[in-house]
Amino acid sequence: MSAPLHENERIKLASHYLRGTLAQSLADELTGALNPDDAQISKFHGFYQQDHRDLRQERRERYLEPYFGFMLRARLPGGVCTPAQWLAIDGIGRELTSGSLRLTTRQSFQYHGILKRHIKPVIQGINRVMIDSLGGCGDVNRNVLCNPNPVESALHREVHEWAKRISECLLPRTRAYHELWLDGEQVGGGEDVEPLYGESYLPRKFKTAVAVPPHNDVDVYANDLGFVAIAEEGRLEGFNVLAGGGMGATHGDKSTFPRLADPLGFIEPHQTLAVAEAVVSTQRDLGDRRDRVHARLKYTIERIGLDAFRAEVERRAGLRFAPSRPVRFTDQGDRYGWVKGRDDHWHLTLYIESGRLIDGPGHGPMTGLREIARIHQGDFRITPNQNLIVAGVPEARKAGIERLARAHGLLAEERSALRRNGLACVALPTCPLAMAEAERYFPDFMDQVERLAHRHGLADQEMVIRMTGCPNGCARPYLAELALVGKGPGHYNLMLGGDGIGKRLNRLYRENLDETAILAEIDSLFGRFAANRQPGERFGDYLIRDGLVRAVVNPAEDYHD
Ligand code: SRM
Ligand code: SF4
Repeated sequence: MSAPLHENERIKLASHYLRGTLAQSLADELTGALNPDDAQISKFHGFYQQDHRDLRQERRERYLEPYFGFMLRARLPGGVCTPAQWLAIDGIGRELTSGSLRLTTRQSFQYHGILKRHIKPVIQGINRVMIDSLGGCGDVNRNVLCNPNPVESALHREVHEWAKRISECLLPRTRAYHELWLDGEQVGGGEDVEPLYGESYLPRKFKTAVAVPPHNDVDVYANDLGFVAIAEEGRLEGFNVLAGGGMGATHGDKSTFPRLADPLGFIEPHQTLAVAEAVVSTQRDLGDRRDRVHARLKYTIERIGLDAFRAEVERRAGLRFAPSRPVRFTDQGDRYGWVKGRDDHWHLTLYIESGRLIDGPGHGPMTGLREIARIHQGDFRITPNQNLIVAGVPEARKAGIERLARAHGLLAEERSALRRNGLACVALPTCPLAMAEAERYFPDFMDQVERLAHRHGLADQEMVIRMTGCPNGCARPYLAELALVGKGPGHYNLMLGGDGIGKRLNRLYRENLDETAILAEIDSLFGRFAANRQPGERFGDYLIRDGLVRAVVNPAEDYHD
């Protein structure tokens, strides 16, 4: 007998196109929480119920309910927003949330610590400046990534338009968001339709990215669906389509693993939306709705095989994929500092450590960005690496913006190459799934790594280092040259061997190490690398060449090896 559908399937179906009893849950003043079914449905509207984990024990001892707060994540295709939008985002963050902003690895921003009564004003506030949070989370297509590529300005504009169109095309059509948050008129029962998603939406979250080679800052291979722009002399010819990437895994569960997306083939631009819909609808119908652990597209493709999947997508989209075009990626990080675009405007990539914007004594990144937004006339682009680009600056305003960025510690120039390529997920105290620290520990950890790098003459070495508080992979650790993946308080798995361009998965090197053991391993590996590397060789490539790490061939078998 086959297993029953997962409980979340009942919740989605009963929610009447994502309404659930959210209105009642929000009105209930006796608790800071939502009822459990609504806590699942709220994700489709972009917000998660969390509680402050540092305060759990103390509140339990005082017989108080957990300190509930909500995280809200916006939908911001390609991470682009205007200075006016930035000022609104910043103002809402200071007035109605914990007072900080968090730029994410998917080019969006999150608020944390929103009290239940403030959820609606927050959503209304961002909507007033034309930003929404529909599909920020939940079993639908999430924020669509798009390479910021400011130098190729015209190509970027064209590709970014496609990212927006894909995002709109894959957006839920329910009026529940409008009704609940924007005081839209109630729509009578049965009138809503979700032509793409149906009443049960997808079996699991779904992620899409658009990359513009040679830069792979979107980590396109980590997405369920990837579009790699193929351009000739700055003109978009079409896309190589990829499917079935994903990072999430579970410690000790050998049936779970990170996976790179596979190539489906090449399409012309006008075929983009048909392919996006066909991939989503195939996953909607063939994805596993009984076991959420195996419900992502990567497991569907593993189960039915790539050829069968491609054939089904072709049938639904009414086309045949052409052979993929050759593509070369050169990096997966951000390009800091000023670069000049083809339109003679300047673009400044700022460094935001772990994407966290919070003002503290002697340190005011939020204030700095507010001041920049007040004089900036171009736009802002959140990068897929938790940083921010001040884009489209005319020569005359360059010096003023640079002065503000420097005064508020937003320039990358004082940071080492190691730190500039770092990513850490949110983890404690807000993430309920965190097993170890990430964002809060990363700066101290990097101090130690820099000390070791310095000792071995590697201070200027470009290296992709990432840290997550659990194996879910929110900072895409399995694509790093060196990664720490949280195993328990103060303990991490050490993963090694990414290629620095996001095309090779790394591999488990040592399990469950504490800081002393991790630093001892890094010390020894840095020593060997410094002594034996070839000119221009990356750390991850060296580890594979020297046999210290075996390259992943079959992720399904190699990840837990
Ligand atoms: Fe993530 C769950 C934070 C990008 C894989 N992720 C979570 C939650 C919502 C925890 C939860 O389910 O309750 C985290 C909220 C923490 C907090 O307090 O804010 C969380 N994920 C994040 C962010 C904020 C990390 C960051 O430091 O920037 C990123 C928000 C992106 C956005 O704006 O949409 C974020 N998460 C990712 C990525 C990277 C990416 O998409 O490029 C991944 C790996 C790619 C993938 O999906 O395979 C990722 N997050 C997960 C997973 C594992 C999914 C799986 O297939 O197993 C979970 C857990 C889950 O879904 O059950 C998760
Ligand atoms: Fe939380 Fe784990 Fe994602 Fe980090 S990787 S934010 S600990 S779910």
